[in-house]
Order: sequence, then structure tokens, then C-alpha cells
Amino acid sequence: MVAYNRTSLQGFPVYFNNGTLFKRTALPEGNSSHCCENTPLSKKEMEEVLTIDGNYKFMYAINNQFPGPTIVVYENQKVKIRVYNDMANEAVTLHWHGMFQSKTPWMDGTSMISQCPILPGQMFTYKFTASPTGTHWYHSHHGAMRREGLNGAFIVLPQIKKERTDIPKVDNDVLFMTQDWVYKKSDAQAVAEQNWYMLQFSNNLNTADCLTSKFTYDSSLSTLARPYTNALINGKSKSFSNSSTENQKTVPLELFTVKTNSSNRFRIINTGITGEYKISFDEHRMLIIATDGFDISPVWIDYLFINPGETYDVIVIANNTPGNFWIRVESDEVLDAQKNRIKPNASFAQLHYQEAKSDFPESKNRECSSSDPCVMANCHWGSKTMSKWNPHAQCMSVADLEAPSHTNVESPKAFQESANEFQEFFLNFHFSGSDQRLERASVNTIHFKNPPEALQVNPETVDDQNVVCNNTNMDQCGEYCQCTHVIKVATKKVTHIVLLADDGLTKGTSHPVHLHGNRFYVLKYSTGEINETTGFTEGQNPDIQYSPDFRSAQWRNSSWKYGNVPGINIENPPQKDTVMVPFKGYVVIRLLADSPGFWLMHCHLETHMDIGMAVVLQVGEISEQPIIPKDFPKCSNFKGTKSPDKSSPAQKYQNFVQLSNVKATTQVSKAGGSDSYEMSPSSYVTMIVFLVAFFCGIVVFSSILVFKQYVRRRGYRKIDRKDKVLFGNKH
Ligand SMILES: [Cu+2]
Repeated sequence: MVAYNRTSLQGFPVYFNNGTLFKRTALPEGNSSHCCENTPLSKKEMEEVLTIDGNYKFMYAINNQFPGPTIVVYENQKVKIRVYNDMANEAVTLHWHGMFQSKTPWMDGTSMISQCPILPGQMFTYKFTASPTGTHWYHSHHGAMRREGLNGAFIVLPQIKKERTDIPKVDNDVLFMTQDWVYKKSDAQAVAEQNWYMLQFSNNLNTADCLTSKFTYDSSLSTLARPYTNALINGKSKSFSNSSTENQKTVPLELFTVKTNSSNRFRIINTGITGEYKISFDEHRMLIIATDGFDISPVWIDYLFINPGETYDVIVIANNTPGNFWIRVESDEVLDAQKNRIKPNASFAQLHYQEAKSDFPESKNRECSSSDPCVMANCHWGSKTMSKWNPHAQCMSVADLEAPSHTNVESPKAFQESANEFQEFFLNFHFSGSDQRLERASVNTIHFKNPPEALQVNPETVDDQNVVCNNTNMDQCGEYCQCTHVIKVATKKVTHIVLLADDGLTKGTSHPVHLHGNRFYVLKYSTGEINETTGFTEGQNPDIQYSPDFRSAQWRNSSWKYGNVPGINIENPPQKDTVMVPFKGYVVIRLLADSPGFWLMHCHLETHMDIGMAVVLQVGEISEQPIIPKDFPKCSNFKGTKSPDKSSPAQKYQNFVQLSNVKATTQVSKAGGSDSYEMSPSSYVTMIVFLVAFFCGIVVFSSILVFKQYVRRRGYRKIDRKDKVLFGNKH
């Protein structure tokens, strides 16, 4: 529950007791009966408390805010954001999710890929050009701190406001950030638990009983296959648990106040680490107008599924009788471990008409029926499955969305015409192998491991065969390859990536895959094989042929190569930066790969990414990459214990001793020669001149070194707390 503004509550632990918040204060001097006393918070102090879901929890905050401060900039504006790491223990980076970072790949904020993490007490300045427009966000991309508070919205507005003629005029623009929340556990525990979960799973133990693991519509595992307590909406919610204490019942929910007949743009962002959510507004429809910042042709829908990493802009028109209505954020769990239908968990916010009294809503969740059919968007299980659940619910996949004509300046079709070559990659985001190893989260069976130096800062790391692996040197990896998995993608070619999600097991989950730095179009979306009777995913999509170990895949029909895939949309497909890859199915994406750099592509379920479900796309040759500023900070040369250089410690010691001996030998021989050496007076003058020149040289050389060090360290220099400006460009 408690994070507090440092201005008045700094240093005071805050406690809850019998409906009142207290701060602990020291007793006056001389009173030794007990150490301290509890003082109720003043009204002003109360306003500074982040109530969240009413449960006490240690969390992180940016500028004492949660979610972090909203950053609003204009397209192509130069953005400068200084991040000061004021945490005691944790290193951090901030990733600008959705920003292209074209020509500044080192500003992507991806720990150990684009930069070294910012250590406690240090500052780093992000400088980049804001592009493209739309609803984006930022979050920690180091470790697993995103859900614990380190996220915020990043909105890029067009420089010249052009009203879209295909949508209603927007009166009110609001943020709707939703994320899963666990009030007792820390981020590190979440990752450890994911490892434990995978171990049980590979042992074929029924973890569904141990954890909250449930199944979604097509019987694939819910993305929420770990304990969680609720979904937050703009940092507010109540716990799902029925055993809520009084303070948990009385915490305020997020209230969206609207005027009657107004048109309201909700910028919805799923900032969570595991939860796919179904969003709906009681007795109101939503008009989807954009996703991941890219405009799409408007479609009226009733339910929106949104995965971690995705953003959707919807318009809600307040055209009902003025009143109060529930906004629901429901989990994707609809089946229990025995595949019986269950009610999903739900968190709530309120849609409040300004003209109505502020009462608790009494609105009801809508049932889709023959007289009242409904539309669901961004389903990843396909309409065959949905019709088993409700024949009156129409299910649209992301590939059913279309780009409007006004955005087709650079269409995927134009890619085809402008480039004369084609390249295709099959990337399987899955848990590999069949034994009890924990390191199973992988892409094409390779478990991703960070390099010892950030790739973008030390690009020569990609030539280190002890660090980097890919399909060309797999024999070095063995069955369970753990390495920095880098795939080379040539620039300016039409690039297709077939995204897959198949573990070869009957149970498994779908994965929301996010690509840094390069936009893509979703050309085709195809689920696994669906059992017509049950609607469940029961087999691999027949279009794909995997190798027995799932290390590689190809089109079963070889005539589908080179982009010749039936059913792809290259006329007006939606543009995205994150897409859900359906369990045992596939998604075909197209990009131009026009931004040289090292770009991470990973599952946006943070617990999956942190245990290895990631890969780096090296776009272009290193010679094509923009030149990194000379003073850009480097990591130290810490070498991971799992990827040592080839020489043994004994060899290294031997090398060191030999080198020292060489120096010592030189000195000895000079000293040895002095016995028979006699200097003339002129020699003394020459020697003095030489020594003076030598010392001057040393002084000048040292000054240059010190100056260079200073310049190099500027990005990380320690700063006075008074100078601390965290989000200087916020307005
Ligand atoms: Cu995943």
C-alpha cells in the first residue's frame, strides 16, 4: 500500500491499524519508556500515500509516482531524459517501448544489449528523437522491476494535428494503464517461482493445483499461470481475495469522469508482466482506433483482449443515461485444471458521468446473445474456439484489423517493390527439452544469456564464439544451449519472420512477442489445430514442419517459401510492435529491417524473458551501424563464470608472470650496464633537459587521460542531489 512522497513523509515508516494510517515518530529526548510512537497521518500526508490495493508492499516508484510520470512529447522532438538511480541495491535501465530509436540504438534502454545498467547512485541521460506518434510507454528493462512500479506512459503527439476523418472527434483523452499485481512477493521471487514452476511442469507434476494455473478459451495455459492478487488500473484496485480486510475494502478505485455525449479516447496500456486481460465497459461499446501507436481502421467492439507490452486506443462515447458504470478488467482464465468452466478474476474501475451522483455502479456485465451479439477483438484462439463458448460472440484476431488508407504511405507492399531480395526466419518462442533443467525458456531451443558487455557498446562481442551462438555454431552448445543468441538480419530486404510457440508438449502457453527498434506488419495469424468438438487446441498447425528438437522449422509446403504464403494480407495489414503468438500456431510478420543495430526480440511475459525467452536481431553489418558517441559509458570487463575465455586460470597466471619478468629483465639489464658508465658534464645537462622534458610529458599525458576519463564518465557522473532532475523534458 505505502509508498510516500519524500517531501513530508520521507523517512517515516507508515503503518495501517484499525482504519487509520500512522507514521512512526521518535519520542522527545529523555523519554526512555519506549522507542517511538505512532502519529496519525495529517490530511496532507494522506494525499501523498499511494493506496494501490490496500496492502502493504515494498515497491519502486519514479519521482514518487506510480504509475510513473506521463511523458508527452511531439513527433520528431529531441527528447532528453535524465535518469538518476536513487535505489539502494538495484541497477536499472529505462526502455522506451515503441520508440524506433533509429540512428540511436544505444538509447533503447535494454540492459546489456543497448547499454550497461545504471548503477545505484549514478545518472544516465537518454537522448533520442521521439518517433513514431501514438500511445507508447516506458519501463525498466533490467531484471524484473517493471511490475513493481517502474513503468509510465510515453505519448507522442503529431506536430501538426490532423483530425482523423474516419473517427469521431475526441473531447477527452485519458490514460488507462493496467497491470497484474502481487502484493506479497517481490520481482525476484516472481522469476524464481517461474523457474520452479517450469521444473514441476517438466516433471509432469500437476502444478495447476499448486499454483493458480488455469486455462484459457482454447485450453492452452493462461498467461497468469502464477500467483497474482489483482489487476491494477492506473495503480488502483482491490484484491481478488474475499478475505479482504477493512482497509482493502475501502481503498479508492480509479474513477473516469466523463461528460454526457462526450467522446473519450482511452489509451489502454498493459504494463503487466504476465496477465492477458479482457477489458469491457458495462453498457458501452468501444471503437478501436489504434494499436501500439499505429492507426487502424475503426471497429466497434464490446471486449478487448490486451497482452503485456501491447497498447490499444479506443473511443468510448458517453451516450447512456447519466450514471455510473463498471469498467471490467478480467483475467484470461476460464477453465480450471480439470477443464471445468470457471469465472475469471475481475478488477474494476468506474465510468462516472459528471451529471450523475457519485454512487457505486449497479451495472451488469453483458451477455452476448442472439438478440445482442457482441464482438471481441485481439482474440488469440480464433473464432472456431470462440463459437464453442458463445456462438453470438464474434472473435477478431489481430490480423483481422486493418490499417486505414491514410497510413499507407509506406505499405508492406511497397517494401516488396523497393527491395529486390527476400529473407525469412522461423523463430519458435518456447520451453525446450524434456528433462528437468530449469534453463528451458528459449528461442529455437537457445536459452538467452546476457553478454558480459552491452552488445551495442562493444559490437565486437558478436565475434566471440564463447559468448554468442546461433544456428551456425550450435555444435558448441550441446542440447541445452545457453548463450547470447544473435541472428543476423540483412538491411533493406523484405524480411519475413514466422513467429511460433510450440514446446512439443500437449500443455503450453501463447507468448506476446515484442520487437525493439523495428516496426512490423502482421500479415497472417493462424492458430494451432483446433478440435472441432471441444474448441481446444490439440495439435500443431499443419502448415509448419519442425525439426524433432524444435530447433528449426520450415513451411511444410516448400512452395510457400519467399513470402509466397496463402492468405497473407499485404494490402492493409495492421502495424504492431508486440503480437501474441498463439500456442502451436504462427504469426507471419513483415519488416524492412531498415534500422541497423542490435535489437532485442523477446516474450513480453517478463518471467519468460528473464529466464531466457529472447533473441537479438543484429540488423545490418557492424559497419552499417551508426557510430556510438565516444563518451558513451562502457561496462567493466566482468566475465561471466559460465563463459570464460579459453585460457585456464593457471595459463592466465603464467602469462602474467612472464609479462612481469619481461619488464623486470629490461630494468635489470639497464641497471647492470650502469656499473661501467661514466657521464661527462654535458651529458649531465642533456640528462637534466631530458628529465624535465620527460616529466612535462608525463604531466601533459596524465592531464589528457584525466580529461578523457572525465568526458567518458559524464554520462554516469555522480551528481549533487540538488541538481537531480529526473524527467526534465516532461510537459
Ligand atoms: Cu512467453
